[in-house]
Amino acid sequence: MKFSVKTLKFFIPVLLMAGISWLAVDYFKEPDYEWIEICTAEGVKRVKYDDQGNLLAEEWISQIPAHLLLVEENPNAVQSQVTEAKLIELDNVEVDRCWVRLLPGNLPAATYFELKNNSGKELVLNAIKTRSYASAIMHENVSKKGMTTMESLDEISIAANGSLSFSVNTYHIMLENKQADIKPGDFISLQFYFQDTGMKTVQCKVNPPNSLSY
Ligand SMILES: [Cu+2]
Repeated sequence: MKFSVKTLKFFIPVLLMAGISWLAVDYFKEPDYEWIEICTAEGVKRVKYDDQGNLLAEEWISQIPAHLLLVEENPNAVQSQVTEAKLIELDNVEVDRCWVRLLPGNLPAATYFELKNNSGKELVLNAIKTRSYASAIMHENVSKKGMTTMESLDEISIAANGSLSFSVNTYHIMLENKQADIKPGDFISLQFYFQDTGMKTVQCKVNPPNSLSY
């Protein structure tokens, strides 16, 4: 086929129109938001939020509250461990990329971070405190019969010169009962307590509900 001026005059507008409509469809279509697993007081849910924090979809994954899964419930345990801990700031512990997924209303927030134990001794993380929330509890994602549930942890060890990642698929700190007005972009202060060793104060970045990483 020969490209005469006539065929060019026909094809150029057709191609232009096709290009413009393709761009228009792409511009107006609903963005595809990711499913996020969240931990609530009643169990684990899968949710979708938009950039403004509006809930688009939700479904239960498991309706087993993590606090009921505590093998040995002792409300005084954490408190006594904290007061007995030596309150020195540890400089051989690093907590990096700490972030909080803030959820709307009274939903608990989850905290994730990378912890590095640069000391030659095993460390046991056994409490977390913050002025921004009334309670902070360590949770582990556990898969049972193909279903994700959350289990509360009293303590977790970090090997000498080892590291531990609290990430979306492993562990998180569940923060409940907000004590202050917190919004995405803020930083909140968390204190990590290590058994018989000391503590680490960390500034954690507050991210919106649909965030998946730092
Ligand atoms: Cu949880």
